[in-house]
Amino acid sequence: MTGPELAEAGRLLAAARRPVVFTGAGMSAESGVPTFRDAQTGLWQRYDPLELATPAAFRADPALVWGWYEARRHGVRRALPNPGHRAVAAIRARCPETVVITQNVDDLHERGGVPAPVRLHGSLFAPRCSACARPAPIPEDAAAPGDDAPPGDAAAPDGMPEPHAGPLTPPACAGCGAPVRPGVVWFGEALPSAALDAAVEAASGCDLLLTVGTSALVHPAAEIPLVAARLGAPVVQVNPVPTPLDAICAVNLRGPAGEVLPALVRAAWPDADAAWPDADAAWPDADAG
Ligand code: BJW
Ligand code: ZN
Repeated sequence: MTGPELAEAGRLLAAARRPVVFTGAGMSAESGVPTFRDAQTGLWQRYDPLELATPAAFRADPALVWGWYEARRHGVRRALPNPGHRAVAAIRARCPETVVITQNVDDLHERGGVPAPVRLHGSLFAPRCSACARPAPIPEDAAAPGDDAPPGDAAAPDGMPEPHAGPLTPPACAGCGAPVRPGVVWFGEALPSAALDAAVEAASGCDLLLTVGTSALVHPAAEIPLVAARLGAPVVQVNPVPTPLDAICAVNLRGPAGEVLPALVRAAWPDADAAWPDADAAWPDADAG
């Protein structure tokens, strides 16, 4: 990322009235949440996320897939929003018509000050019945090893339970008894139509699309920046590495979201330095919306 690129992106952001911020897993990387294509850890190294995130995997081995999502949900519970999430909230505070569209299934935008992002791929925190779709409660986080949970799933020193480390039988639906599944969108499944419609509408009407931390490999989400570009909106990308979106971007800011986004906010609104200095506490209140 060079000074002129940041200045140009800052000019585009400062001029925007209806920006869209479109985020992927890289947005949460600096919070310690692995990206989708990152190497997995522990037991999960043996499995390919592209294969686990499918209805077929859940049908074949519900405990394996449920255990993977429980481990990831625990990981997210322990993570905190990073300065990139705070910067997105700061953009929204400056431009109330900002629409934040995320592919992420964590809740770090909400905890970082964006109360209702458009969620294209669901949430780790909205399990539902795999047969009748009845919403199911989020499992307790208290350490409660099940019959197939590994030993040692006890509370960590910081008071949070250790991440679950292996297969775990999913709970049964209170209505019909079928296994509960994660409330996320797997490969081969349709995206929630209301969210997809809202995303396409926002991208169609935006005057800037800021794409952050996505490989842009997964469709139809990857088409959202293309919709904006096709209708003439400038696209600014934040990613440490090139992606298929490079060619349509007005500016490519190479770097991590947690550093680039606060710098972009300052470039757009130099007085933001006074309003939102580096100290987390001085950024817009995460609960204020
Ligand atoms: C940083 C950073 C830092 C690192 N700062 N950046 C058209 C063409 C080809 C294929 C298809 C197509 N249309 C549909 C398909 C098939 C399929 C698909 O796209 N497959 C591809 C693999 C080719 N799509 C689907 O199946 C979709 N459904 C569908 O099309 O249904 C049709 C249908 C219609 C009607 C009825 C029935 C069916 C569904 C896709 C669902 C995707 N779900 C997942 C899993 C969610 C749950 C979970 O997390 O387990 O969503 S897959 C995974 O990919 C997850 C993510 O949201 C999504 C996108 O990944 P993302 O966010 O881009 O992450 P990464 O890891 O790929 O990239 C991270 C990036 O961050 C990298 O670029 C890094 O450089 C960067 N980075 N650190 C900034 N600090
Ligand atoms: Zn049910």
